Amino acid sequence: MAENEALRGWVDEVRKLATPDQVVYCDGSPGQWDSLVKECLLTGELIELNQQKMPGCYLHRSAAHDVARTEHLTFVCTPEKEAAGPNNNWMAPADARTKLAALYQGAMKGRTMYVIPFMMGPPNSRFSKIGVEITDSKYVVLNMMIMTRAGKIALDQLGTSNDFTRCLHSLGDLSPERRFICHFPADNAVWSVGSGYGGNALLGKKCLALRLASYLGQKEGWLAEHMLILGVQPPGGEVQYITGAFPSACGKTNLAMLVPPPSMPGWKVTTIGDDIAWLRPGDDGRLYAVNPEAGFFGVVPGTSRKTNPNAMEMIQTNTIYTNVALRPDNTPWWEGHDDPPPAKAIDWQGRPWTPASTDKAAHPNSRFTTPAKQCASISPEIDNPNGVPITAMLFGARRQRVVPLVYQSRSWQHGVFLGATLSSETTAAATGKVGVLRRDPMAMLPFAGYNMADYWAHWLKVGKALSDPPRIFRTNWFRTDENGKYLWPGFGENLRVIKWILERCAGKGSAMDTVIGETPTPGALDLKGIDLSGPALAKLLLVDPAEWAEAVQGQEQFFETFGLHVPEAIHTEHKRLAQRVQDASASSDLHGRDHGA
Ligand code: GTP
Ligand code: SPV
Ligand code: MN
Repeated sequence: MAENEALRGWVDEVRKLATPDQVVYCDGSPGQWDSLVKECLLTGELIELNQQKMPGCYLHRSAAHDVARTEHLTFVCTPEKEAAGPNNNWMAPADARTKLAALYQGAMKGRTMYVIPFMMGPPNSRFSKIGVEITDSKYVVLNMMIMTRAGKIALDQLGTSNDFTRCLHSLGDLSPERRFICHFPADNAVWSVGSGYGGNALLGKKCLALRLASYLGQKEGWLAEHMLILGVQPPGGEVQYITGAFPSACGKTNLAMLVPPPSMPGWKVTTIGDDIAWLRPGDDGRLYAVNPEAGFFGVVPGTSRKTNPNAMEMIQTNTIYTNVALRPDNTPWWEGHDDPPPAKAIDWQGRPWTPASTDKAAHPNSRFTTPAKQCASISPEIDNPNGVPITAMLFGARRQRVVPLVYQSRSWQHGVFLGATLSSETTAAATGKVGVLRRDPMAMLPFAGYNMADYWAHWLKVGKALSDPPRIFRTNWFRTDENGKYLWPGFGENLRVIKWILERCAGKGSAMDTVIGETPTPGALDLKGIDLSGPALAKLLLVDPAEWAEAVQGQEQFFETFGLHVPEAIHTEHKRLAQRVQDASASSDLHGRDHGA
């Protein structure tokens, strides 16, 4: 039971509104974990997986219409609509409170209300924040215990302070008709109802650590980003830290846990975070990052010993699987697993499945929840209260065409422009059509807690506070050939691109100037040990001014939606790009267009 008066008062208020049968405080202890698991096995919220083969592993099946973030039901409730920006859905705070209070009223009758104090970030760190989530979902409690530093540790850090994020969650009736995820930046609060799924329900993650934190960061001079953090140590060299912002299901977890290919001996990669980074300028003029989370909530399909051996090993124990398929021996299976499709299985909805079935066995957005400490590549720096200094930042996306494998920005300002113009083909991580190209600036479109154009201005301002800013690069592992086949092998081989990036950061590595930035010269990438044809490499690195002329127009229309909020520096970079593209088109008209691919 909490000594903190502000917390007790709030818990009491919610108890009166939601009328649960009982209130249980989460202390984060192994004993509490075990008893919650036992209860979930009784209620069916968890299904026990084969404990001989996979000790501590369980399967959860969510409601069939509650399998991904629902962006259209997510709101930022600032007093003024303009502050939320065209990138967010907005509701007036008072309206949101009234609407949701009605849904919380009596919502926990017959259920237990859990109070989960949690810490985002390492202990005793100026980066870290305390939140408390109230929920009526045991699955949420278990996930929060993995994903955050939950229980006593957080309560101790909070002490008697009133400075904590109030995160209120109820499953409600799980109907999308009565589902809302509302953020109140001015009150440091999140109210979520009607969904039990990941980003909608584990309120420390996208709601606190990105939407509210980005808002706070703007006020306090730091950044909250949808970024992985990894350490890379070249043979005989120092560890360098890199962050990468890729949209949901575009490769952050995979890059964070990269295993160097055998043909690159001596390289070492360590993992700090796979989804969120909090970044602050340090006294030495560099940018420092921490991972606010303590676990991984990763995409399951496509995970295998070939693609992500570290993750595959890590998810053999103490893992909650959500919406994967079940084999007769009670082990999980999914599309992209190392094992071939089983002759028969139970699909993610609990229905019989065979390889002849037209539906997928696992949901495309099925997930694993696993403690970070279980990852073989985890870095000891994950608990460093000062964070790690960042050498390079990547903006990556899923683009079949137009965007080359990698290119470097010319400056911080140009790098911010590359982030601001990021676009990607949509994935199953959010509800809606998959594979549609959409703008997703800094991979933060669904997560920026305020006007996206003001957020670009904030990025520019943070850059001014750095005497040695990270160098900014854009990457694209997903360019395809005429047959829709990926041109780049990806996964562990992405280290070849990282190698070039680190060389560039050290003032070495050879690059050529193109209209969009600096791409590797054909010989600059270390391709020893992979089978990549000359034409394929040329296609991967191709920058076609004609295609970019189209992109420039699209960018202009996009910026217009933000009106006067768009910083002048962004307009400047856009004009520069437009001019370069125009000049290149004029000269290629003169010489006859021949791009050789
Ligand atoms: P969120 O957790 O939704 O934020 O996703 P994420 O950015 O961490 O993406 P993740 O690493 O889980 O990858 C998503 C999907 O992309 C998986 O199916 C991966 O197998 C696939 N993927 C990741 N990296 C690569 C790559 O380099 N090449 C190819 N072709 N696919 C990749
Ligand atoms: C994402 O969608 O970017 C995720 C999963 O990392 S969720 O927690 O649902 O946001
Ligand atoms: Mn994510």
